[in-house]
Amino acid sequence: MEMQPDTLPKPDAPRPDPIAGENTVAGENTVTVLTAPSAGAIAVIRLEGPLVEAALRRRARSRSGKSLDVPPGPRPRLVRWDFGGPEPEEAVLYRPGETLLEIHCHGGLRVVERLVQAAAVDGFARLSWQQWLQYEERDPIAAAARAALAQVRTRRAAEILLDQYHGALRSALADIAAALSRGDAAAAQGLRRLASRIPLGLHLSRPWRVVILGPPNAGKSSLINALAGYDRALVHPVPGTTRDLVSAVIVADGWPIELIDTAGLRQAAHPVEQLGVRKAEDAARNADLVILVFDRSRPWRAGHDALLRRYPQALLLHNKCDLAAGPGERPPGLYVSAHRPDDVPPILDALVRRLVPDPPPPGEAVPFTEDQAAAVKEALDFLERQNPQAAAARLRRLAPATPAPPALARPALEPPALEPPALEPPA
Ligand SMILES: Nc1nc2c(ncn2[C@@H]2O[C@H](COP(=O)(O)OP(=O)(O)O)[C@@H](O)[C@H]2O)c(=O)[nH]1
Ligand SMILES: [Mg+2]
Repeated sequence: MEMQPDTLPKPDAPRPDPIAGENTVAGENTVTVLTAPSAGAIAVIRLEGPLVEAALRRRARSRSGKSLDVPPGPRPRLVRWDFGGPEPEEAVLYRPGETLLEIHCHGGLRVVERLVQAAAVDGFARLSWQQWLQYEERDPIAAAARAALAQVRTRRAAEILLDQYHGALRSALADIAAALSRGDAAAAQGLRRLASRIPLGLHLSRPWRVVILGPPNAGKSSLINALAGYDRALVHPVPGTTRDLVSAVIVADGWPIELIDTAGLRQAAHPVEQLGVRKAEDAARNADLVILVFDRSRPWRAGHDALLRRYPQALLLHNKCDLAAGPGERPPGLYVSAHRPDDVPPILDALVRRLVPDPPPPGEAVPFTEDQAAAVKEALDFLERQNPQAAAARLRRLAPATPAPPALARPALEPPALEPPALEPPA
């Protein structure tokens, strides 16, 4: 697709310094924990707004407990941060601007919570890191990409999200919208291609769900163990061993995949096994792919054909091929043995080919959030109803030419009603 140089962001254009506070919540006083919400060695807490100076005067202390002047500047300062507890917290302060302060402190959850509570008492409203990103990035697609990158499990998924962060999706949307407005026939093709990437995009930060179904004793649990590379599920010659759903997340060809082992499908007599069968069927309904496993050493039955009709899109595995074949003609599928390690790679290959038949080349635009997916689908709808202008407008709303800072839900900016931190018993 042709580029529209003046509407596109240049991927290599210098980005604003993330801590220079260019795109911030003007006039508001906010506190954001920038490090991951779990215990760590160090936490970074960002205070922002006109109240920064007052907070510093109130809480920054020297080693000997004297109050400290911390003017804005490039040099970090080691201080004690008096948050109202028995001992001030040792912290490194970085104040790149008048109204901006980063507190680098110990990463224990209680420490972080106490500092945030103290900030709330000082009048700072808490922003989640996702909200903060929206201000930071301005471009909503870049903000969403950074949020998704924090959840991603594989390098391959991260590379695709990084492409979107650097403008692949934004450019494609701008190109398609411009082509739609011109009445260019290439637009429909571009839009369809974008729509075809939605299933992949939505799975970058959420694994594909693959449900393993089949008659009892076919080797389903043995297969999930072989594919996961460790003994995740119980394996036993007694049919009906697996009753609950058992899942394992694996990575195949760089894609995150959740495998779900299930109870064997049969008319179970035992009520617990019946529950297991129902769970298996529910899981299959919500799956991205069903693997049907059959025991090749046993006769092929009419009931098996019924399963195939019920799951026509399933990937078929004829298992136990290390044993002599049972009678009956079988439908096409992979002939494997869960006991043969060499059979694992071809099974994973088949799985990946079904889930990602056409992996995107580097730099390709991929919608990766529910909002983006909905917008692309709606635009396609408009186009099919002969309304290219509405389609273009729908796409432009996703990637405005000069993105404004998003309007956050105001309630998020209200200082939480917190008691002053009475964390220690009064002396
Ligand atoms: N010979 C052979 N036995 C297998 C194979 N896969 C599973 N089994 C055995 O078949 C029995 C049932 O296996 P399991 O994985 O529990 O089946 P499930 O009920 O479908 O989960 C166990 O004794 C397994 O060791 C295979 O490929 N070859
Ligand atoms: Mg089992």
